[in-house]
Amino acid sequence: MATKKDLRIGLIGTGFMGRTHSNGYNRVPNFFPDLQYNPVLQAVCSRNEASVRAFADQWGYKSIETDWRAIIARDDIDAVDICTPNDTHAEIAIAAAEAGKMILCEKPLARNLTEAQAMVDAIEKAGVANTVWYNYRRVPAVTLAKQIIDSGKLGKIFHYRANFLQDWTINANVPQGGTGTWRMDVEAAGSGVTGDLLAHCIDTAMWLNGGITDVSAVTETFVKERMHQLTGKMQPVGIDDACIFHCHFENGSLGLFESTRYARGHKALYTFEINGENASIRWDLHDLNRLEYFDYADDGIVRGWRSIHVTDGDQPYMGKWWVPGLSIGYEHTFVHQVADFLKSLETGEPCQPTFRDSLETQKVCEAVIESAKTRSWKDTNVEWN
Ligand code: 4PW
Repeated sequence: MATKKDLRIGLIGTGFMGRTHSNGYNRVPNFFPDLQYNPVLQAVCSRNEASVRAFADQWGYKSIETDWRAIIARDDIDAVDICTPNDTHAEIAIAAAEAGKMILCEKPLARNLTEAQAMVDAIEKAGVANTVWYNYRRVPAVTLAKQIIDSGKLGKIFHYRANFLQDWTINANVPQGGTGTWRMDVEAAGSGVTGDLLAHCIDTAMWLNGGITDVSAVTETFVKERMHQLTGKMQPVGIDDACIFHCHFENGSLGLFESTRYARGHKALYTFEINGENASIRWDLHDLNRLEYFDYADDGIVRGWRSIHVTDGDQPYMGKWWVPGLSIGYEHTFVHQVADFLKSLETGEPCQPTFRDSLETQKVCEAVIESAKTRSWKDTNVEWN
């Protein structure tokens, strides 16, 4: 076999996402042995030296840094992976692009549209490979949904609906800001459930069903003040705790989206359903390998919702894992994204979603927040191909 080329990764951020991505880099060579590129865990960066050292030892990084600028300045790093809070994405990505690094950025791309646009401009000017980690696209059952929809089996689409429900912020003592709870701080996160959870639903929805043209939204902040970890003081909460919006898609269908972190009993319930003239599809993250499919063309006496267990070798990504019938999980979506990014370097095709694709998701998020604020319909100005 031809010698593989190394792709030397510099990971910035060692939280939850730092771990999911690191696991992805580590697993790819075992399960996707035909790829020409081999990810090398060259360096990891976080501000606390002791903890970044421990992270490097645990996941196999060769070296550490405590300032992200050092990662960008290094000649022995090809790709920068941004896993830091949202308020740092733009600065790091723009600097990395200017230094000619490839970039893999955690979602959402940025806190707002202005930052996202600046990131797209920088990356396109630099002409570097890029992707954003909207990982749910790479659940095999979700990828299969895309294949079924693209085959035209659903016919004309009428409805798309999605939910992303959690309950971890109901307690008013959950603080905002700082490590672990930066998602609660509007300065660090940009928005609440809209950018954190609905951004996933919007990314999947536009990938499956095309561009969202206009939105009408309502948001609520149920706990108005929370202690800020950086100041130690009670401060107003600026994020949306819950958001519901409806919308039109370019193809004429209607969309309905709901997200909250106040749905008692739900930890990460992401579901979507799409209804077409001839068939419907639904999916639920809690049973992520199952795709439900209803086809009106089925013989009447057996017509009903089919429950497809997406574990067969012919189904997306599954031929790479164990044997048919055996399930895979959440962490595999990140392995798939690493594999697809490496493949894109071989083929020269972009690894979707790119920064530009994710700018379109950011436009919808921004329109949603604006619509809720102004209590009016907002055009998204999405340009979807
Ligand atoms: O991106 C999202 C996170 O910020 C995730 O997919 C789920 O919700 C898990 O954590 C949060």
